Amino acid sequence: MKSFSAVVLLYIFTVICSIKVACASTKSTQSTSRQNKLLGRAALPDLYETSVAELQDGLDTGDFTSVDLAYFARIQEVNLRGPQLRALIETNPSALQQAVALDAERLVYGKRSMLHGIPVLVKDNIGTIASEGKANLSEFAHFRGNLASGWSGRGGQCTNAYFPHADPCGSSAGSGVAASIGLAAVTLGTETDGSITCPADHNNVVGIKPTVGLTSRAGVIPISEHQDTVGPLTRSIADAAIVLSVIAGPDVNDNFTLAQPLPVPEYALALNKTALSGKRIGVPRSVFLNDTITGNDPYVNFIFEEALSIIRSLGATVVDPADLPSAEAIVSSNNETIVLDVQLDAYYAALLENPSGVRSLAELIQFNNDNPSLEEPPRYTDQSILIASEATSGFNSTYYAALAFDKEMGATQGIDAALKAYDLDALVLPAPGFTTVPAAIAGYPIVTVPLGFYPDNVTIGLAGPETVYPAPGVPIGLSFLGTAFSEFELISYAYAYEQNTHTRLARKAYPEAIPTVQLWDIIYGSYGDE
Ligand SMILES: *[C@@H]1O[C@H](CO)[C@@H](O)[C@H](O)[C@H]1NC(C)=O
Ligand SMILES: *[C@@H]1O[C@H](CO)[C@@H](O)[C@H](O)[C@H]1NC(C)=O
Ligand SMILES: *[C@@H]1O[C@H](CO)[C@@H](O)[C@H](O)[C@H]1NC(C)=O
Ligand SMILES: *[C@@H]1O[C@H](CO)[C@@H](O)[C@H](O)[C@H]1NC(C)=O
Ligand SMILES: *[C@@H]1O[C@H](CO)[C@@H](O)[C@H](O)[C@H]1NC(C)=O
Ligand SMILES: *[C@@H]1O[C@H](CO)[C@@H](O)[C@H](O)[C@H]1NC(C)=O
Ligand SMILES: CC(=O)N[C@H]1CO[C@H](CO)[C@@H](O)[C@@H]1O
Repeated sequence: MKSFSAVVLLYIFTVICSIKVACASTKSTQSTSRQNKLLGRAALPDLYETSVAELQDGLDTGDFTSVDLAYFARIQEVNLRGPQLRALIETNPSALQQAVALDAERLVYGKRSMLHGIPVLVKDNIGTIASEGKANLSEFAHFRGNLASGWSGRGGQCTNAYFPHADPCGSSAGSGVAASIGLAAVTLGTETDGSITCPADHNNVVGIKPTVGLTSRAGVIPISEHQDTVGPLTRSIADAAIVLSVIAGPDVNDNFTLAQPLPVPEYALALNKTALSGKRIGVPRSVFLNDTITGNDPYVNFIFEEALSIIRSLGATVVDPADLPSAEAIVSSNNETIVLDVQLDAYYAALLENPSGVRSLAELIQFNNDNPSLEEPPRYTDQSILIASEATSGFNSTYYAALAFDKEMGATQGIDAALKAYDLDALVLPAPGFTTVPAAIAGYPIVTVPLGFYPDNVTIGLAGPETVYPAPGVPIGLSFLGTAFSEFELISYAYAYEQNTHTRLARKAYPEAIPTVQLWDIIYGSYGDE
């Protein structure tokens, strides 16, 4: 199970700065911005931490424009100097044009939504179409065999901004790292098993892994149609709620989304600081808090116990233990591996445009074999998962039996059983370990929020050939789990926890990893030289 998780997490990232939308001249906003020079540096939002709401305020009042918000200077600064974070693979060449158009549209019509003109970074396994209609497809992600978390042939080894060479976790590694130091306003990742919550955990950001079928996977490289889901990685619950409200909803191109309850909730309405008051929160202690099984550093459980005290102090009843009847079976089962990777040929066939030259799973395997300098990093062993899935015809009775078994273990005898037996509103666990597995195989949601940081005297461990974990100052997350489509409630509990702890800013990334370029520099030229 462990090595399997590592493999899926591996399934890499990237990020394309895709600023949405349309049109004309930016002169009037620019001059408004310039008049506001008197605002001074201090009055402008700090791009390390700024929120979407704060950015929208500045955009609405004309203090700055979406063009000014192009994070390219910060991205370039981090790429050129200091540590090799490798969070981004490419930026969208039409982003500035789109920003100009969006600024003009805002002047005339106001904003379309809370994401109007807000730069978004998108994981590399999410296909994009440029606004001109030119199809641009992100590189195929890597989930082939035992590779290090955060590594891709295309992007190299992504690293954490909290300790040099620390594991960023994955597979949405670049999204997590970029969000953590303000290389974009908000980011998107995908999760099959742990790929949003783990990078949220390791990078001190919020991650929402939505219920499978809440957000469309159309254009996302498929691992499992029953487990894959797209969700936000952001610096706050409020930002994640804004993004989720925009990306949730039915999409005819992904029929799993047609079964969701409607209307889509306005997740920003879940931002309630007292939401934990009177709620019953369960702790599935067996297996998930057993270090012998999870392999977690003991500090994880230590800090988790503090979180439980905080949750109690916020008026919740902590039901402890509230075990999953299926806990032991979940960690010993191999069934999750059976439901992966069987849709890749269909994915290739459905691409609108494919500049890569690779047209099928078989050609992908061949490409990897033919390009060892690109695709076989240190300690590379094999691409066994791809080869195994190439060997199968896919949807046979073994597959359907595994799927049914997973649903039973994850949902019926897992999360739903515990919620029902103990009359709970949600479950809570530290993010590291096997926390993601029951929700992965059930297709259920997880909301992860900053919990703490490994202490300076933690024993540094090896993660990949080029990465370490744990390490001093590397973040740890707290995960709230619930039943299908309980995002609204989970967001409210995570928000109450976040707002009563403010853990994120208790420790910042290491200085060399923090970009220094700020809005002031972008608006008034290089480093305020105007
Ligand atoms: C989605 O469509 C596929 C192919 O048409 C079908 O096999 C599957 O049952 C549908 N799934 C849902 C959830 O409707
Ligand atoms: C916030 O949550 C508490 C506890 O559930 C509830 O009593 C209160 O009505 C909520 N406030 C709002 C504005 O929804
Ligand atoms: C933790 O797991 C180990 C290995 O399965 C087991 O021997 C031990 O009893 C468990 N500890 C607790 C407290 O359940
Ligand atoms: C699924 O897991 C169960 C329990 O671990 C096991 O008995 C069964 O053989 C697994 N199915 C497959 C197809 O491996
Ligand atoms: C289904 O495909 C898998 C992978 O090739 C294979 O191991 C399994 O035996 C097949 N099951 C049946 C019932 O043919
Ligand atoms: C780290 O320091 C804390 C506080 O001084 C101490 O309780 C803990 O045992 C130390 N841990 C290690 C691994 O040395
Ligand atoms: C915006 C973007 O990512 N463009 C790239 C899309 O892919 C083509 C072909 O690989 C590249 O040339 C573009 O730079």
